[in-house]
Amino acid sequence: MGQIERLFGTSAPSAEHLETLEELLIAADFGPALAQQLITPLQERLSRRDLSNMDQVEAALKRGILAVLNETAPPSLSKDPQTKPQVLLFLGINGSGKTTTIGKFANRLISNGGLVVLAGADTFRAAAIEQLQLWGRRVGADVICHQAGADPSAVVFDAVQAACARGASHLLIDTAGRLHTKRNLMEELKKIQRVISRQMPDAPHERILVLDSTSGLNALVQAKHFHEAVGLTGLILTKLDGTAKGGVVVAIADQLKLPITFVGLGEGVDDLQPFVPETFTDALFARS
Ligand SMILES: Nc1nc2c(ncn2[C@@H]2O[C@H](COP(=O)(O)OP(=O)(O)O)[C@@H](O)[C@H]2O)c(=O)[nH]1
Ligand SMILES: [Mg+2]
Repeated sequence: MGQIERLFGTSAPSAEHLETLEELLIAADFGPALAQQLITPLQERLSRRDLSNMDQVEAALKRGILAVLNETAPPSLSKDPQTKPQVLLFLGINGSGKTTTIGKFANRLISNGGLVVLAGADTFRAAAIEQLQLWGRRVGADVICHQAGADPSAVVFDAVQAACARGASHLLIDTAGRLHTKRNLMEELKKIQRVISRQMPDAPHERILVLDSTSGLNALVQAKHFHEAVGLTGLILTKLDGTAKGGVVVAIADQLKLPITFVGLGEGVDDLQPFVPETFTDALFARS
């Protein structure tokens, strides 16, 4: 969106300008429906002669985007949970950034004085388990895991026991994006939820979908699938450092009304930041 000034210069806004803007929004992965929804009020203002310069266009568009982002409930992740441990299920397709995000998330919690246990319920590959163990060592969290190919629900059962026994503040559960067996992934995730809630009736407290923001509007389709299966409580968008197309963030907030809690901005331990709608919107319009 930083191209607005260069594209339109100081000319007065016209219907063509707004059409080009709508195309820019679509190119930035807002999706056609949301792009239209954002542009329509501008067209109405234009026809009322209520838009005289491009700054007004930009300001109105920013307000429209912020309104969508602020419509979702604020994240409920509390630093000092009432019930211990807080059980957080991390979901998402392979490669979306679950394990990395869990590592960074654990680091944030531990820096705030939390006692964190990680569960390796993505048993698809040995390397995935090792990756979680590596993060556990790096940030100082215990990791509960079984061998590759093990039943994810059995890992989760053990992890809940261990987290309770150790007085952990948080249990972060890494799940699979695909399975060994022909069993349906969504059924497996529901089973994991049942196993947890049999041990702790109000858990899992958070069901967080980890989405790769570079996957464009495909991320929206994935989000709908997972939301139907497990009832998501929030989203984390990864790899925002690797895309100029942040519009999918707004499209997802618009369609699913789910809060975006954190964003991933790199592979390092500190590259997980709380999502701030104002900062995000300003970055969208930053002149490059
Ligand atoms: N640039 C960048 N890379 C990321 C980010 N989050 C994860 N990755 C990388 O994406 C790849 C897949 O991440 P991983 O955590 O293994 O995904 P998983 O399969 O969902 O567990 C790895 O190479 C990560 O280092 C991010 O925010 N920015
Ligand atoms: Mg993983």
